[in-house]
Amino acid sequence: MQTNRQCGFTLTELMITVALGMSVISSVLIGYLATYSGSVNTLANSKLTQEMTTLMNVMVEDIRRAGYSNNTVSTAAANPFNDTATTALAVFNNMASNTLQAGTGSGSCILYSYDRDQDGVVDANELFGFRLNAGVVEMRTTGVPANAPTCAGVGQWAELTDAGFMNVTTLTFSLAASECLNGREPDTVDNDGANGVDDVAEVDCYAMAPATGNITVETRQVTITLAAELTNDAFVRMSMTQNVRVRNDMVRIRP
Ligand SMILES: [Ca+2]
Ligand SMILES: [Ca+2]
Ligand SMILES: [Ca+2]
Repeated sequence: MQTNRQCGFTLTELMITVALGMSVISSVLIGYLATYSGSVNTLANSKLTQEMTTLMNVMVEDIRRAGYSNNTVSTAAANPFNDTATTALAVFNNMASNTLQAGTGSGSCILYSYDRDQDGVVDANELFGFRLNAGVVEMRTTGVPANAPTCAGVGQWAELTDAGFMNVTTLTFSLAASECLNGREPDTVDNDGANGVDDVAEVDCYAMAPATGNITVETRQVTITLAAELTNDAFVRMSMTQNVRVRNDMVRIRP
């Protein structure tokens, strides 16, 4: 009697082979997906970094020019681009309440002007500024030179960032590092009446209000803080800070 034997796999062997195959395929797939999502994350991060760096550079380079006038004026106090009532660099808390901050204050809106066309005259399109408006950074494009500066209103501001791409969560302009020196000091007079001597604290005109006729010099330093996240993935976020020393100091005779 001859037995008819068949060669091949038993059902159990087949099932083990299929299971092993599946596990190899799935581990390869998991590895691929991890690499893929890692690359997508890296790409999103670098796009956000690039956008924010560009925006920061635009703000830093422009704010640095604040107060520049092409005309030679008889005194620094006569510079039309440094007029505290209309054109000088100023920080407001935000566009909604639009409140002017003190010389060392901070807020999410900054206004300034400079002589872009170099004719010595303050033109409507030389009134600049940046503000945060509902997650979007805007730049002031025009204004009325004779009017008091304002961070409110629409129509004179253009969007610099795309709400579909990123949501700007923080934009702060801080003047905390600015300094004000009163040219009157030292004058051998105890102006603050605090300690009976003419001390160095009286030189700081942010700390002690200057008197009529005093000439003060302000060096303005703006610390810009910017934070943003991707609109479609809030886990991708970053923040950066940069300092700007405004080149033109504010010199004025106090009223
Ligand atoms: Ca001009
Ligand atoms: Ca004094
Ligand atoms: Ca004193």
